[in-house]
Amino acid sequence: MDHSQMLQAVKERLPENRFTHVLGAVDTAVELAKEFDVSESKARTAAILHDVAKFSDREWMKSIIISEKMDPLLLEYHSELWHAPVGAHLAKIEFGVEDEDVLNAIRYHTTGREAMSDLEKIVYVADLIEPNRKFSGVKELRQLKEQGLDVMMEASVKHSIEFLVSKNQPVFPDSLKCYNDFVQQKG
Ligand code: DGI
Ligand code: FE
Ligand code: FE
Ligand code: FE
Repeated sequence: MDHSQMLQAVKERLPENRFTHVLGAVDTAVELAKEFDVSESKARTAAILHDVAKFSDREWMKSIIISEKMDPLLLEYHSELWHAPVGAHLAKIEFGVEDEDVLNAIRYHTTGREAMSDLEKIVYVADLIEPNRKFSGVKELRQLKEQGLDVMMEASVKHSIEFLVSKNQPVFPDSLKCYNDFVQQKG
């Protein structure tokens, strides 16, 4: 399946505003891929598909997490997290994506994780800073592009964790491991 066919299929699965977010994430991911020497084509594929499961049925996602033997801890956290690993599963079985780096970029786009690849970082960051995102602080995150991908990723995961803490929400362990990974590398 080529990129335009993927985009069309994703459009049919998502409401208009969510599809607009996907288009923004694709543009930003491709821009970051060019800047940081990552495959533009992989960044495009991952960004197109990153939210493909965003509106999937919650009980169906739960059944996939169990049957595909995904991290069982996911079921103890907010169901908002489930669309990322389930999206990677759909990318593989419905869209024929075989590249493990692309699948991981989709799988970890919500939480991040330890030892992320550059492609994973690009999709995580692009999801957060694409032009349709309006939260306070987003402009500053965009400006970090000059300082490199790791600086952008570290600031992005810190922002996400701070947001969750401010809402009194639990933080999934992969997000904390991601944060620790960046902070400890500095030591
Ligand atoms: O799918 P998007 O809205 O584009 O963005 P996303 O996949 O990055 O995040 C989806 C939601 O998941 C967002 O409202 C914040 C929430 N989230 C992200 N990380 C965690 C989390 N929720 C909890 N409870 N714990 C997390 O670690
Ligand atoms: Fe998402
Ligand atoms: Fe995100
Ligand atoms: Fe997204």
